[in-house]
Amino acid sequence: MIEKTLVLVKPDGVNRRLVGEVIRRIENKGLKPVCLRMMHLNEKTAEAHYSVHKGKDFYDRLIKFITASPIVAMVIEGENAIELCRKLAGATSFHDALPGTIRGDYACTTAENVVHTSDSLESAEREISIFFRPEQILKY
Ligand code: FUP
Repeated sequence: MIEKTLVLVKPDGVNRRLVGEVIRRIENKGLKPVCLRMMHLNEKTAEAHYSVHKGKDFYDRLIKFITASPIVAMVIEGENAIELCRKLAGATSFHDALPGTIRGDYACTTAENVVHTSDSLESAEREISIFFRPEQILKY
């Protein structure tokens, strides 16, 4: 099924000049960006994006981290895009993220792990709508 998913290059990825590397890996896998924007997230948007984690011990640190400096947000489209982007990103825990994945190759901690990618169809639809309006998403 052709799917759309939200991918974020987080502040650590942007600051470490990994934006091109993330997009290269996504494009090499046959997926394509259909919307792309650099932005500095405000707290309100960050809290909406990470609402499922509210109350967890890492939540405050997560919001502080993701709002600290600019990110790149993009909608990625393609066959099986949600699962493929999760595979490209690698495991959440940096101990488990395998070499060859973005996190496995670049993350130094679990808290600062370079990318976000939606984990299900429901999450993808919810998250894309937080970052973009439907008319901003291109068809080609
Ligand atoms: P993921 O879907 O892989 O991005 O992971 P989660 O949605 O479970 O977590 C969101 C972010 O919270 C992670 F990218 C990093 C951070 N996090 C921690 O800092 N500590 C944890 O124990 C779990 C997640």
